[in-house]
Amino acid sequence: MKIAILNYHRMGGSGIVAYEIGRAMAEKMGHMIHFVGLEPPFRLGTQYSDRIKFHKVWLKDYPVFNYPPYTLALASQLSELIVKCNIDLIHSHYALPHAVAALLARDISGHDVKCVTTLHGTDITVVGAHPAMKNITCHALKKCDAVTAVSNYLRKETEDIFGIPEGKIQTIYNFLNPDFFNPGLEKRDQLNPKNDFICLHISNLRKVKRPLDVIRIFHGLSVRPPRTLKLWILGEGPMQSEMMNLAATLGIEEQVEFMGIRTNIGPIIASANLLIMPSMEESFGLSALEAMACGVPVLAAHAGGLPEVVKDGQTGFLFPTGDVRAAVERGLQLIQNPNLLNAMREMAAKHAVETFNMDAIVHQYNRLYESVLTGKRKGAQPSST
Ligand code: GMT
Repeated sequence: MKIAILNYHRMGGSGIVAYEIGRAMAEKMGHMIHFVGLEPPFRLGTQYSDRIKFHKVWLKDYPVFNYPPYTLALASQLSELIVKCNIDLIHSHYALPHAVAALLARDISGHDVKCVTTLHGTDITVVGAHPAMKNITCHALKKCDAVTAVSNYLRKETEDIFGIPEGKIQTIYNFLNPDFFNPGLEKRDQLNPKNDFICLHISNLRKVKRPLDVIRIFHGLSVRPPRTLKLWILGEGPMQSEMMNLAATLGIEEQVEFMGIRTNIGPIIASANLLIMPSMEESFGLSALEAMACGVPVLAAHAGGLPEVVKDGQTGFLFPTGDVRAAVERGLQLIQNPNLLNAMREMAAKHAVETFNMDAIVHQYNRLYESVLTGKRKGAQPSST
């Protein structure tokens, strides 16, 4: 198959998943992959394959436009690619703007190229559901040949918001490349020379991630520790200075380290002991899976798709969103009980590899591609953990 993959390739979890699907489709299934976007997937440079190409979308700036029209430029350039490379199928990540651009490109090209879209969350729950965007999102969902959601939570939300009948959207869970995330990764001892207990948070520090709760929870955990606690923050974002101020106010700034954006985060995660993820909304929570895959239990909010990823009491603990006291209580259970922590480490790594297995999930996508191309797609079954 000749497949075009549309995405914001540098964007968090969706960028990683989109790239890994393309890479696996090229290497394991022998398909020809064309990534299309403003920037190449960030792992492309390290894992080169002659079955993978990147096509940069060029924007035309013009004083009359308030913003360069990315969606139109993408649709126009993609329509050329469809004809030139005889593309069979477009896999868009995010309904907006990518599914819309794919449908427009198909119309312009006049080719019977199939359109598959994967929903990642805020494209539906925040942007797509907004009255300004609802009709166009609904149109895209209905016109695509297949739509997948990264959790049952997101699938059901989408069905409810847009009145999409059950069976049109299929849940296909996210997965990770086990080469980058596994419990055997060498720990970064130089980052933790005193063998402190490391709490970790990974996000873009936006409000939706409740980053101030990360500081509050860590503060609660660090009151009666068996050993010194440290908090590592991976990622950058708009609430960093508020987090720093809160840490200073609570007198824990010495224990909190902002590590910024790093490329190879597997070994850093593997050097930690507990991931803190208090998000108010999370369609899946790829960082939770990254942590579990490295054998790190997760303390997460019971929000969105997180309960489908983190097994409460087995691979970590869930707490009601915003309930810092409950989070601290559950976190202390783990910190003060090394046997429980070790058992959870093992269960987390096993659950990650069994339920979110890269090969199995890539085959699910491949079967979906085959079914839309042969016109055999009849309906879909929801995934279950
Ligand atoms: O929410 C983000 O910080 C980024 C966004 C993205 O594009 O990666 O995350 C969404 O997609 C991820 C991959 O499917 C999911 O793991 C995240 O849960 C989802 N974010 C939200 O639903 C808020």
